[in-house]
Amino acid sequence: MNIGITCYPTYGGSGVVATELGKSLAEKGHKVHFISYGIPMRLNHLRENIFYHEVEMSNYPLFEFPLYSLALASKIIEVCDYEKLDLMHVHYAIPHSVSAYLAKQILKENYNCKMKFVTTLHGTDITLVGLEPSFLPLVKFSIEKSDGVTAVSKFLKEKTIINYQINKEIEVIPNFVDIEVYKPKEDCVFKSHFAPNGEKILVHISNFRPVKRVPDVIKIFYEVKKKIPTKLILAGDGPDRTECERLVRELKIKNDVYFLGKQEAVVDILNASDLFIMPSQSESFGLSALEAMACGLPTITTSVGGLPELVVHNETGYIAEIGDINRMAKYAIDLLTNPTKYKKFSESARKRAVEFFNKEKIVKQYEEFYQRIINE
Ligand code: GMT
Repeated sequence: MNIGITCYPTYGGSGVVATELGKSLAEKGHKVHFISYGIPMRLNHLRENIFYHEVEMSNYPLFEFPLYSLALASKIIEVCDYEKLDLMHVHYAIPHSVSAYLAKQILKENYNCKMKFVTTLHGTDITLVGLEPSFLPLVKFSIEKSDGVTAVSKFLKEKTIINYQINKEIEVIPNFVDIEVYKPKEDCVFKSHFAPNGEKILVHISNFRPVKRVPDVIKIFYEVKKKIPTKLILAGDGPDRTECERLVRELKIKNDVYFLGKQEAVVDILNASDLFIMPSQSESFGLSALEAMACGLPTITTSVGGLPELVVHNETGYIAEIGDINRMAKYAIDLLTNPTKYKKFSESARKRAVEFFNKEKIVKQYEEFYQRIINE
């Protein structure tokens, strides 16, 4: 197949999923054309069958606000016409599915070209941004006009149907992880760097948006640290980072918390750590928790969104209510002080990632879905 993929190229789960999917499809012999305003962050090597088309933005002074959605539609038209795409796959509804719909209509009327497009819903496009009154009608329309729609969890599928009263089949295709890359590594060299005296290590990786509740991670750590020698690794960056740094200084735990900022060496960071903490307010899937599980880390998460579809309470990790810092700290202490239990949870976490969310299995589901849409 000849597939176009549009995603946000910056840090964030939807861009990661789109890029890893494109790389995997290319390895399987499909031609993949990424169309975006920047090169996706995990597309950092030259690869066979992968092409990148940058959306050109006009900086004409009259356009006080960049016309990205229109520029993207134009680029999709150009790529689809020249490259004869079989299908466009857009990740994150806003504005990508609207641009794809516009491109589809223009290709049909002016280029005699029938382009089909699939929209994958990732989370905040449905649960947060899409619900803003200025976007809601557009999101509903472009989802219903997509030739195929997928959601990354059952939760997100149901939320979409209820919130937008969508009258459309939505296929659940969960996120995935490359289990050959994300795997447990014994004796990670970075462990002693972060924990020179053999302390345990809690880790959190996110975009530090309010929805991730990163200050809760710090408060959980503070409670755990009272009972056992522990360090905290915080990787990623975003709006709440300054507030988190302030909190760390206020709690006088500056020497025990590592703010790493945006990092590419996620596998090394996870392998240096013992427990992954995700106390989110909202999470349609929780891709970074899956990456942690694949590396054999038990996870402590909230019970929101799609997290209970990923984490099995009392087996691969623990689930608690939003903001229940004491309970999450108790769970962490329980696991970190019980080596037999920890080992069992760690093995179960890896096993679940391998069995249900491995790249081979999920990419095949996308291929079959594409084929079905193309044949309809
Ligand atoms: O979490 C974010 O704010 C980023 C967002 C994205 O679009 O990159 O993440 C969403 O998509 C990820 C990939 O499907 C999911 O793993 C995240 O759970 C989801 N985030 C939320 O629902 C808050």
